Amino acid sequence: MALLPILQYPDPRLHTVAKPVKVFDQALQQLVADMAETMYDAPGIGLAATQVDQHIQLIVMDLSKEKNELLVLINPKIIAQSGSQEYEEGCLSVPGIYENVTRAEFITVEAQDATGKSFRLDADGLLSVCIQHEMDHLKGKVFVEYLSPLKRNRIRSKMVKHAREIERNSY
Ligand code: K1U
Ligand code: ZN
Repeated sequence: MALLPILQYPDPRLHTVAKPVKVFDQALQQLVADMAETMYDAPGIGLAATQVDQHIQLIVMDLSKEKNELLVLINPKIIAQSGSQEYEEGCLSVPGIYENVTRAEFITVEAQDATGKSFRLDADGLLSVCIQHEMDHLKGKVFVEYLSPLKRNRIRSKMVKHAREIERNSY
C-alpha cells in the first residue's frame, strides 16, 4: 500500500471532471487500498479519486469511530433527495478551512462496490453531507465554490501564501 499526495486548492486539476469506471481490475483494487490508507493517515472521513489526481468516479469513506467500516462508492448517482441541512465542512484539499454549506438532508445513492456489484444506500446527516461533498469532487467542484467570491478569494490567497512558504522552507 502507499500514501498518495493530496492535491491542494487552488490546484487546477481539482476541477477535472471524473470519468466512469468501466474495468474492475487489480489496479482499481490497489487504488482503493491506497486511497483508504491516505484517507486514514490524513486523517479524514472521505476522499475522492480527483483529490489524488486520478480522474475516475471513485470515492472512499469511513465515518466509523473505530475506522473499520470502509465504504467504497464507484460510479455513484443520487437518485432521490429531499430536505436541506447546513453543516460545517472541511476538506483535505483545503486544510485548516471549515465553512458552513447547505446541502440536501436525505439522499438515496446508487453505486457499485470495488468488485463492480451495484447497491443502493439511503443516507442522512453527516453521511449524506460527506457523499455529496465527495461527489462534488468527482464533478470538479470544491466546497469553497459554495462560498461568496470574497470568502473564496481570501481562502485562495491564504492557500497560495501557505504553499509558497512551504516551498521556500524546503530549500
Ligand atoms: O477532503 C475531503 O473530501 C474529506 C473531508 C470530508 C468531509 C468532512 C466534513 C464534511 C464534509 C466532507 C474530510 O474528511 S475533512 C476532515 C474531517 O472532517 C475529519 C478528520 C478527522 C476526524 C473527523 C473528521
Ligand atoms: Zn473535499
